[in-house]
Amino acid sequence: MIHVENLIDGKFVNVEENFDDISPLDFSVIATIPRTKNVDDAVTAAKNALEGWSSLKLHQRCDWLDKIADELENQIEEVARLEALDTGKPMEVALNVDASRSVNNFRFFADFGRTLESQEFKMDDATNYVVRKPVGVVGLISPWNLPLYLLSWKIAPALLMGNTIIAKPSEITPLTAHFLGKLCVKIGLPDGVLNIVHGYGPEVGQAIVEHSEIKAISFTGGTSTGKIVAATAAPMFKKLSLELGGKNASIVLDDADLEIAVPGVLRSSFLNSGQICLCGSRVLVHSSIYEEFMEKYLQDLKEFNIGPVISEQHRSKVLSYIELAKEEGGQILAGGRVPDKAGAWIEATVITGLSHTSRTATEEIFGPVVTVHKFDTDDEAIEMANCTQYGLAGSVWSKHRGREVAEKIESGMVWVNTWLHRDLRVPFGGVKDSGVGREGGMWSIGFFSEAVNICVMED
Ligand code: TXE
Repeated sequence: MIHVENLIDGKFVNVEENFDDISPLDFSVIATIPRTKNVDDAVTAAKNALEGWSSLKLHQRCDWLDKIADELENQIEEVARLEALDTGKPMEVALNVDASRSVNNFRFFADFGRTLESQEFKMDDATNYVVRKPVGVVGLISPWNLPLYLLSWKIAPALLMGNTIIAKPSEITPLTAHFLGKLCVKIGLPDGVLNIVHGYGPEVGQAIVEHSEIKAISFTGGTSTGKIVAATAAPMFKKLSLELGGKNASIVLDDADLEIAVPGVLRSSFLNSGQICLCGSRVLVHSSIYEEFMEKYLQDLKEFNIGPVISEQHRSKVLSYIELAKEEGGQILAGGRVPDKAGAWIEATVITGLSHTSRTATEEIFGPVVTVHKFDTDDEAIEMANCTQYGLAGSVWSKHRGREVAEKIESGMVWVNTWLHRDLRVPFGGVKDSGVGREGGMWSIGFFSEAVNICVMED
């Protein structure tokens, strides 16, 4: 049994009340978690550490990120084991997606930080020097689907730019954040630079967003929670980055190469049991290739290995959408049932026969459930893709028209003849109800720093 504790000022501390961390694999109790309600101590620690941390040279902070990456890499199997235990995902996904990307996040921002150059804008009689100062104490709040992957995506650039951190992982998946905290103490990261607090979102998460000394919030989670975070932070003029839900379309045009489109769309449909905000939960296929595509897609699905969803509660939500699909006239082509074994398992489910404007086809389900729809023209596919209130990501599969169609999709990211192929320098984020702002490369540098202009007249 793991007893998760808060990391505050370089020390592990607990609170009087704890609650259980439940495994989605068999509903066993795998850890206890502090029910933290107040973050004053963590904020004091972060404030006290700010001067020392922000006064380091940029390359010194890059070196710290490399130290974290090295230590994570040395223990990558343990990181993957804990992530698989906490989320139920297959070990190969925990290793090849979650753990390896967590290492890469620290490594990337270490290298990226070393390429940063100061910006100058010369006038006839003056020079403008752009200085990037830390925001200060920042709040990082992350979800349960890719726990360390998404938390490290925030921690690395926040540290790079000289900020000190109050991090709050999801109360459903605290283990790898706890492990990262122990690792940072072991390598001697200065006390108070990274503080990790655990607990329920509406309690400790809300306390972070409300705290007047926390100057920026980077949040990844559900759209409804994003609205609460925004409503709390906006009147306090905090910097805010929101990466929220999605209902992404995988669009297979009539000239698609099915040898790559079928495996690519299948992976986009069901990787991490469909619990990635970038997953393609709507599959739009040109009518001329629909039969051929679906035969291959359903055949390959039989070999696609998925884990359970994150919890019994979330499984109930996903199952309710399968029932809704039936009520809306959908036909279940594959899956739709709960396997006879312990844990939050649902069969990978493929539903057809629904209008693309049905609730099942427009609301975020966030599980191993996709709806499939036919279209006859590119314009029809684009209209279908853009008809939801979300706008996060998508993919287009076509030999000749992928980029042309991709540019008409209302989202923050579109892949052409691939999916989840990530260059960490590019902007990452969504539009509409999928969020506000971008992170990644210079967008993370910009969010986690305050740009100051110093204009000097020439004498
Ligand atoms: O997200 P929440 P959950 C979607 C998906 C899922 C839904 C809810 O549809 O079913 O969101 O998932 C913290 N103030 N995504 O419950 O509630 C919370 O403790 C401050 C998409 O994971 O948004 C957790 O740490 N913080 C998403 C984090 O917010 C609060 C990935 C996310 O929790 C808070 C996961 C509050 N009032 C789910 N309430 C994506 N975009 O990838 C909660 N939290």
